Amino acid sequence: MLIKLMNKERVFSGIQPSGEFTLGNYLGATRNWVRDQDKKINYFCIVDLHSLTVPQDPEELRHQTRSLAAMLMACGLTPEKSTIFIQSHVKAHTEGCWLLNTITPLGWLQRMTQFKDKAAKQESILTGLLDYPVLMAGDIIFYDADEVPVGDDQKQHVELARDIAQAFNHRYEEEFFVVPKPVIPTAGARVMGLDDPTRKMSKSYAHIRGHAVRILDEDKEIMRSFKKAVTDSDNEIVFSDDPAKAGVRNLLGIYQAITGKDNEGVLADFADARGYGDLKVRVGEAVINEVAPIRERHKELMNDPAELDRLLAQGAAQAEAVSQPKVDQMKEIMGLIVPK
Ligand code: AQP
Repeated sequence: MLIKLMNKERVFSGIQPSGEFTLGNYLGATRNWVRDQDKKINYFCIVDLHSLTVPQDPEELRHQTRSLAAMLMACGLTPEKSTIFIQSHVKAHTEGCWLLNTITPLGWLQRMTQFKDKAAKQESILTGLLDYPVLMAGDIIFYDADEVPVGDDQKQHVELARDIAQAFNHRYEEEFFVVPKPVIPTAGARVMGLDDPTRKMSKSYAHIRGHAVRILDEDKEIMRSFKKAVTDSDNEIVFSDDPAKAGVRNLLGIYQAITGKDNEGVLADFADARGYGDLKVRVGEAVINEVAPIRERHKELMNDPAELDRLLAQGAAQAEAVSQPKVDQMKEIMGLIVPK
């Protein structure tokens, strides 16, 4: 049993409580975490410290953090199979981040696409926004994670985590950190906004009506968003790389991620569709069937906040038992005195 456990890959992934959980988060990340939960040693983290890199309302952030924890469990992650915890409850993450800052060149951070995008939208750029990929690198490598299952948008940050792990190994001790690799799903890796299929569906824009499918939306609201989804005027249901058909490609991609069918299977399901109206309704129905039970479970979990907090405290203790010794070892290696 122990040998089998040791052969399992270790997985770490995180999600920010920066807005309401969307269909993009579900198809690009969480659903895949749930699917592979039995095969791996799992650490899933609500990265609340990351969400502070853009302004947040404190009360709203506290609510979103609990709600997101309940959402991960409602999607099917269970504390018996996965360590589920809140990042700020485990101090090794911030302590270790400082140590990693001392070996990370500034240029690596300035190159990050997400930094450039988010910084362009702000008048005053906060240091945390620039530094957040270092915190994320620590999140991953302090758990010796082999794999980081993420949506396509996070690939560059995982590659940076690899570079930072290698920089430490090279400078201080070969093979001290496991060098993690990103695992990107084949379908659902980048779900686009329904109101603008050239822009990624995002939690931060989930309050804009028609942009995102929020998993907690009522069926009627989800269907309304699909019916208003931006498409094109030629009424042809095909997988195409033509930028003009990005909306149709997005709808087919969502359907594909949910059904697990290949391109032919997906198109066969729409062979008798009478135009985009039918396409939108059928994709909407498939999504509603998938997410309605999650919404119900989420409601039940949110009705017992004391139990939710108990499970999160248990997750934090398990996470700390792994990451704090790793950070203490780093401190030793780097020449700091670690109190015994
Ligand atoms: N549209 C998406 N399609 C596929 N995967 C997605 N993910 C996010 N959006 C999509 C994946 O969800 C996981 C958690 O994301 P995050 O909380 O780290 O933040 P993010 O990647 O920046 O996602 P959001 O929803 O757009 O949040 P905000 O608006 O706060 O920036 C990741 O694995 C991500 O790839």
